[in-house]
Amino acid sequence: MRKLLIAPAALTAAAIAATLGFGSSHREAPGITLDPTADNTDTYAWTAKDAPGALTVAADWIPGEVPANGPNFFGWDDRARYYIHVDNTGDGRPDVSYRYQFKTTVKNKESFLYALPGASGYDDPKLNVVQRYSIVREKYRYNGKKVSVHAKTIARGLPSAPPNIGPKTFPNYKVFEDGAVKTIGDGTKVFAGQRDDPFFVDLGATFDGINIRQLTGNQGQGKDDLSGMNTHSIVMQIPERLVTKDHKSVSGANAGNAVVGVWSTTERRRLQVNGASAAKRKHHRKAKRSYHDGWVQVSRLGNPLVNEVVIPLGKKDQFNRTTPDRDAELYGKYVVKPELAAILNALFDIKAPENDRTDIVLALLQGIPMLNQHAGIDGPPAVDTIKLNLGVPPADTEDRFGVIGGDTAGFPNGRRLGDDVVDIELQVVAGFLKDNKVPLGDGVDQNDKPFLSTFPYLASPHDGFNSAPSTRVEPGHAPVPAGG
Ligand SMILES: [Ca+2]
Ligand SMILES: [Ca+2]
Ligand SMILES: [Ca+2]
Repeated sequence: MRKLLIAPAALTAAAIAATLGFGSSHREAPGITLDPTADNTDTYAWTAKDAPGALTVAADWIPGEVPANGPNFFGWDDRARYYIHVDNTGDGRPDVSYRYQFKTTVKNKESFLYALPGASGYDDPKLNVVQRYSIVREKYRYNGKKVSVHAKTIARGLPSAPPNIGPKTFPNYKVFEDGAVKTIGDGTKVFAGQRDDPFFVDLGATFDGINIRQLTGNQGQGKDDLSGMNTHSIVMQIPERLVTKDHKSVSGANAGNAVVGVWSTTERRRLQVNGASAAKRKHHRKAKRSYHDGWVQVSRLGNPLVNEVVIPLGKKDQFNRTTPDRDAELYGKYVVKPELAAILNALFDIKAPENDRTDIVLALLQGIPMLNQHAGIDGPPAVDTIKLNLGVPPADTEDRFGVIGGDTAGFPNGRRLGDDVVDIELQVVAGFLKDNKVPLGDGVDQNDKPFLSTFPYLASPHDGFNSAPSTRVEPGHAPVPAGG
């Protein structure tokens, strides 16, 4: 068992949690709201208990998939490129990226049905619509401003699990789930397809002016507005040696190669997003990276809720187009002086520090010293990636409050599916790291479906016939102190 050597002080003062706000990244910016198939909703990165030598990543797209949504169900867009990025040096530039592109086939164009009753597999003609995908692994080398990319197709023709229409159409949906789990040549395990949305939040309360139903939170009774809803997920389990900076496995939490930064993005062809003003076109040219010629990034997601509630409306679309290495320069000031702290004070008088929030910058954008800060750079730049120390062993019992709850294997050291990032971030913005410990929360403590103990970990999608979206209410319980 690998052991984390960490100073107790780092666990309390400097240590701790990260971003701000509520609601992860569903419909978080005006532009991407008009383009849901390209909209990143959540990114997770953790070390799974059953795969200690691998980086496990889950990235979700398409917010608020109501399961009963026929006849044209939710799916990937063939015209987009879906990305998972890994930065193993801490500069906010990708070192290894995985590019997913999908191709949709309609077997019988004379039928209006997505699938005929009793469809039993990907090759069954009764499954009328099939989405398959390829994966390209991109490796980057940097020489000053010059970038060279080595791109290699590592998989093609893999099936994506279809939308779970209902038990008459898919009497055995598990066949599709199991059939969508693949191990490719380099030992990487992959899954793509529809899943239950693993994020849980009382959105109704949060965005009605932070109208928390039960102040100060943490006593249950919140309504999980994403309960009963689905999303589209890519899940990967990548052997450590394929993502670390020295191409070796991680020997322990103190190893120089232990920390990786993870985020996801979506790109569209430049023609599809143009028609813009000269100023915008100039911006696009500047944002353009030579190795992605002809494509432009339209969405990105590292830590939950950054674009949702830290970045102001006027900058949200720009945030989606830019890369993490420019975060400090472009958005640092919004983190140091978060609007949310002022709002919380105005609403609830909780005495949250409103200025000079370097505690948040450290935890969220730089990494926690001796835990998930990249080794080998003094004063690491502030970049919005999920920083995970791959040498920290998974917790035997997970604490939903992660690091502020004393569980260093959780958020913001990576992000697990069950981490209650809404409660954590509310408490951190309120000043948890500055000794202002307010037991804030949205009253929703967990996902509506249990997660799986094995790959792909996210729960099966809700089926359309039996669906009841947005109805689960967390049972009431005794107050929980700040940090859990
Ligand atoms: Ca890098
Ligand atoms: Ca859910
Ligand atoms: Ca919560």
